[in-house]
Amino acid sequence: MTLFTLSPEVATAIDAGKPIVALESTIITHGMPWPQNVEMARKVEDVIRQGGAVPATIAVLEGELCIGLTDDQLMQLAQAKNVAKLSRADLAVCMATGGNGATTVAATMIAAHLAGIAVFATGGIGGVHKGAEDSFDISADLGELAQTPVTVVAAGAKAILDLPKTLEVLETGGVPVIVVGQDELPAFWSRQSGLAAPLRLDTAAEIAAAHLKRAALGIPGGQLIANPIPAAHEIPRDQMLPVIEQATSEAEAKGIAGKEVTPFLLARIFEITEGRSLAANIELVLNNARLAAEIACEMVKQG
Ligand code: PSU
Ligand code: MN
Repeated sequence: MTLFTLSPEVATAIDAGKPIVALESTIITHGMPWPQNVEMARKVEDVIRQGGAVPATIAVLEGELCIGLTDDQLMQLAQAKNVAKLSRADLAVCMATGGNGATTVAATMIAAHLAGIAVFATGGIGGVHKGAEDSFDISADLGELAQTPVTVVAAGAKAILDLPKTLEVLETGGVPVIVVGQDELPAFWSRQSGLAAPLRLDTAAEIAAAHLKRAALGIPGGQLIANPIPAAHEIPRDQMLPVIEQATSEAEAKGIAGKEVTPFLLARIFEITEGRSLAANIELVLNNARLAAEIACEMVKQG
C-alpha cells in the first residue's frame, strides 16, 4: 500500500538528497481569503527555491496524501469550497473515504515525517485557546510537536491564543521553543508578547544541529522555532491586543467552537484591521520560509 504520492519536483529532490521544506495547506484553505491565499502559497514556494531548497506543500486530494502539489493542484485547492480541515484525528478518515482535505500543522508534520522531511514552515501554530479551562480547546499541534521529529518554523503561536498556557503545555510535552534573534517570544503579527523566550538560537546552523542532536539522543518530538515577523511588517502588540479582544468576544457571543474558532478569528481580525493582519501574515510566512530553507540546507550539510 503506497501511503502518499510525491510530486515530480519532490520525488527528484528526495532521490538527489536535496534539502526539502514541507508546507501546510490549512493556511491556504482556512487561514486566508482567495486570491491572496494562492498568491501567498506560490510566493512561499518560490522563496524556498531561492533559498536552495525544494518546497513540498501537503494536502489530501481525492483521498490521496499528496506531498508536493503541482501549480494546478494548488490553484484548485485554493478555490475549492468544503475542503476539510485535517488534523491528526481526521487524516486517515479523509484518505479512507476519498475526500479532499487541507492539513494543519499536526497533520503536515505527520506527512512530512512519513516522507523523510524534517523541516516545515508555517505562519503560526495552534495552541491553547483563551478560556481553555472551560472549553478544553487545545490544538493537536502541541501534542504533535511533542511526538513527531519535525522542526517547525513559525512566528510563534498565533496571538489569538493564551500564550502563557501554550508555553506551559509545550514545556510539559518536552518541546523546545527556540526564539530566533531576540529574548522575547514573538506573537505572530507582533514582535513582542511580554513573555520571555524559553530558548534562543540565532543561526540556522545551530537550529539544525539541535534537531540532529535531539534525534541522536533518542528524544522523540520536534522543535518549535519562533521567528519574529520583520519589524517593517509587524503590527505592534498594543494595536493588536484590542482587536484580538474584540474578535474573541464576538466568537464567544456567536458560540463559535472547535475547528471553526481559528478560521473565524483570523477572518474577523482581517476585517477589523482592514486587511493589515493579512498583509502581516503573508510577510511572516515568507520570512519563516526563508529561515526554514536555510535550516533544511544546514541539515543536509550536517547530517
Ligand atoms: N498559520 C497561519 N494561519 C493558519 C494556520 C497556521 O498563519 O490558518 C492553521 C494551521 O494549520 C494550524 C491551525 O495548525 O491553523 C490551528 O488550528 P486549531 O487551532 O483549530 O488547531
Ligand atoms: Mn481547537
